[in-house]
Amino acid sequence: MEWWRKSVVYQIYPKSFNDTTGNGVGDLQGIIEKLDYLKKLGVDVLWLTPVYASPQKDNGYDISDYYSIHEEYGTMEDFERLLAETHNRGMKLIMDLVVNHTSTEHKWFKESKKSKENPYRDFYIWKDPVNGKEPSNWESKFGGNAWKLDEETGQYYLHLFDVTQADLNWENENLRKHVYDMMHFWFDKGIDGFRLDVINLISKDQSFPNDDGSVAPGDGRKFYTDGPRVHEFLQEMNREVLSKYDSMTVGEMSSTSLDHCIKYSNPERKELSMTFNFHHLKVDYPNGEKWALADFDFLSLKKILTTWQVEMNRGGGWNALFWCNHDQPRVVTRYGNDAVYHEQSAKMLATIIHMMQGTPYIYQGEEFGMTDPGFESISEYRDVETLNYYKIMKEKGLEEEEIMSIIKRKSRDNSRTPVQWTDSENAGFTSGTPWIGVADNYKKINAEAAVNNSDSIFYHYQKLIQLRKDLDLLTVGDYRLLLEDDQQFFVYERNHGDEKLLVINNFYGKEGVLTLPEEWKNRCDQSELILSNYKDEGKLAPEMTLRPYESLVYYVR
Ligand code: TEU
Repeated sequence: MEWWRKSVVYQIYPKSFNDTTGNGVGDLQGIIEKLDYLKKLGVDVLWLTPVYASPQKDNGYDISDYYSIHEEYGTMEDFERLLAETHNRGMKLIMDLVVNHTSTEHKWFKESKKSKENPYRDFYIWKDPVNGKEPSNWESKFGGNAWKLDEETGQYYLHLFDVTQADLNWENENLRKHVYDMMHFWFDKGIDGFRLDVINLISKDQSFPNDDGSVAPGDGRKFYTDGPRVHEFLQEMNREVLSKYDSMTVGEMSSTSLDHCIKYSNPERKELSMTFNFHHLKVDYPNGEKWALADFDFLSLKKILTTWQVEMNRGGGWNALFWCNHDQPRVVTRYGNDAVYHEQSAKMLATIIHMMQGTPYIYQGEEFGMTDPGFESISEYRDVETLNYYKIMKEKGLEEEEIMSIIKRKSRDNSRTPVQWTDSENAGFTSGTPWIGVADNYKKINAEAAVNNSDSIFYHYQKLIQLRKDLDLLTVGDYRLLLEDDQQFFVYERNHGDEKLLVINNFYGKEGVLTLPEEWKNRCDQSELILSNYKDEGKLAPEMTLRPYESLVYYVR
């Protein structure tokens, strides 16, 4: 079995992780100083979001040189030391591969922009105006039209993200070779794989048709998501690079489908190891709209997570399991309760994800329950997507108060505040002024307090990670949702041979009576409680009163 099927991955967003120079920005030395903490947690793989040279318009997802380290983070020597120290502790390290686009500061783009005849012109997607306007009505994911006019050459270039992030032209074989050469450079340094940024956007319908809005969402996504040659390109990447190393790859699949994710991650197709999809993180998007408020839809959440568990297993695919990352609000605030039932709800949410089939991901600070910061003023926000949508909502005429209530819940900055290490100034993240504010609950919620409390969220994650090492059932067992229509409880079982797990979760902050399904009523005596989020542990019984956010895992052989 491939090593990454039993691994737990920890995502590090370097800018907010740990600053050792006092410039208010995290750095590679800061990560080295926390490796023993991560080893104690028990994670197997570190995923480093981009640390390459970058103007930082999108915090490193706008790369200006794939072959050097962003100066605020350190040097190539610092990176090599981080990699060696990670390996010395028996952990692996994967990097972020951002090859759907580069920064417009990248030398390739600077050359490409010079003239239509430049050898690098075709590394990017340049199109003539249509009827004197943008070549199509496609929209940028960060708001506005996805085409930018270059006055000098009279052509538009495509940018599915910020205007400073120009899309690469994957139809160009020479560009693809430059990407593969770069990947070899990092593999030859000894890294263990890549997380591939929006990799399902690299193949575009070459007619660049207008989107008539007949198929939601009407922003052109259907012409650049899971495009016509995407699997061909990934199979070529696998042949040319990935197959030559004992590597792990995880594709970030924006707005993708189940069928494509089975294709991306079924090993027989030789594309990627696994995929992130985001459907479970859109059940609080009213009509699929991110920048609007709605309560989450619990039954949809259960149904989506279950469908992806069952169908990916059936199709031979492999899920990356996660609630949090650097683009999403913190789950304990979003789906849990970061006030009265902070610890119980954080532990319950962790249990739901970690007892499923797939490779679990923990985002920095999630392991001790970091929350959204609740910033009230737009001056506290830094994220390019947030600042763009602030302007868009202003132009739409929304009141400041309504705009800020939406941003407070939806902004990517919710997960980008400095990691709260201690209760000292700036939560021990920096001796300088942090690039973004620290959440004001750091005196109570911090890693040091968590490590010093045997009942903390930290030790619940440590147990979940250890269970994945101890129980093959978690990796190879099947998944079955129970009490499908229950509006309060998320209950599922895992089965492998004569072993079973019963995972019971009260998803809400109110008591409720759980009646076990018939087939479990006669197993109560043989069931052993192996994990819970309350101290006084309850035996499995045909009828149980569950406390707010109570989460229980029973093992039966
Ligand atoms: O994110 C892809 C993406 O679509 C994000 O914009 C995210 O899904 C969305 O903001 C959720 O509302 C990747 C990176 O994770 C993100 O940080 C980058 O900004 C983006 O690609 C461009 O590289």
